[in-house]
Amino acid sequence: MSTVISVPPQQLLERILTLEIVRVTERAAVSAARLRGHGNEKGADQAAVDAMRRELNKMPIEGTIVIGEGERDEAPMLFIGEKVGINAGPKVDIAVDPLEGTTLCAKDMPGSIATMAMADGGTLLHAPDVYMDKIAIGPGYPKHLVDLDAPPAENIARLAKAKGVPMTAITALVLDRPRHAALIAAIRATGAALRLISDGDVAGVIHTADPDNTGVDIYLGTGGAPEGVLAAAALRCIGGQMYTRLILDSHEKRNRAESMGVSDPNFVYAVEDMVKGDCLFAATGVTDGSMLSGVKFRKDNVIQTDTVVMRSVTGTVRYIKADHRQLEKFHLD
Ligand code: VTB
Repeated sequence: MSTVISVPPQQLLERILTLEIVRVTERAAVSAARLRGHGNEKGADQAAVDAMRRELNKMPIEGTIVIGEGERDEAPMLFIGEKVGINAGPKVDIAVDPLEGTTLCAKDMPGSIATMAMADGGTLLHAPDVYMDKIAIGPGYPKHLVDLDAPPAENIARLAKAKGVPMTAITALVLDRPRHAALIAAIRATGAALRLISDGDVAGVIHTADPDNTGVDIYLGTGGAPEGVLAAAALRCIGGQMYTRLILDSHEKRNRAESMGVSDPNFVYAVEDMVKGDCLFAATGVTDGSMLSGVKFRKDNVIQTDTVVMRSVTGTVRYIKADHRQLEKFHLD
């Protein structure tokens, strides 16, 4: 006798959307990758934005962009507050970074991705486009093992002890910026290894979730707040801890944050505060990276993409390699 397994309608829809968001990041990645190595950051970004928007508007959702390409006046597309989807279906919050690592793409250097996250309406942190202080470690450690306000040496010592290794066996990942000079010196003084990246801290934070393969144990430093929320969505799916604080160092930024619902400017957000409910996260490689391969333009117009898609309800992580054969014919990008 066969058993009928019923799936709640909301979850069923969410499962379907898992593949839909893959289409979105794939198309954005292909459009950006056509301009890889052209030295044109704005052009590549715009191409990714256009493709992402077009695909989002085919989705059976009532979507609102809560993390996007700036505010309404300064960004022509995918601005914070923009409505996307066919205006039927579940109400969802959407975070996008159509081209994370524009410089990497413009120089055809490793690590640029097209990425987005989706969650129930009202559950993603509405963060303004400001800097954010971040610290992240992988899964399997006690809550609050690391502390955003503790000195780097203390955080690294606690992590090494919990992992059962000397500090020299820890690898920290930091954005290579002058503002991180003191942080870099403090990490090096511990004897830990320091991996510096020029851009791309969404992937940087995600690296901490799989230290056995990436070699990265901890992410530290300040990066973009939008990138922070996207990384939090990924960690919500795959586990790991992240603590963050918005850097609201001017009246204007504090006001903007307040108008977006941030009542305490010094609040330290954990993953669950940035992504309050279940979510989906996807990223497609634009240029080759340690997490994903970049878009490849093969013989006979075959275009290959490499995507990771995650779903928090089940914690499933899928890697989807796709061969696209008809993009030109259907004018799809
Ligand atoms: C990071 C990084 C991005 O911005 O968030 C960074 O992940 C932060 O800003 O790829 P600064 O470049 O000003 O340090 C990017 O480098 C670009 O969006």
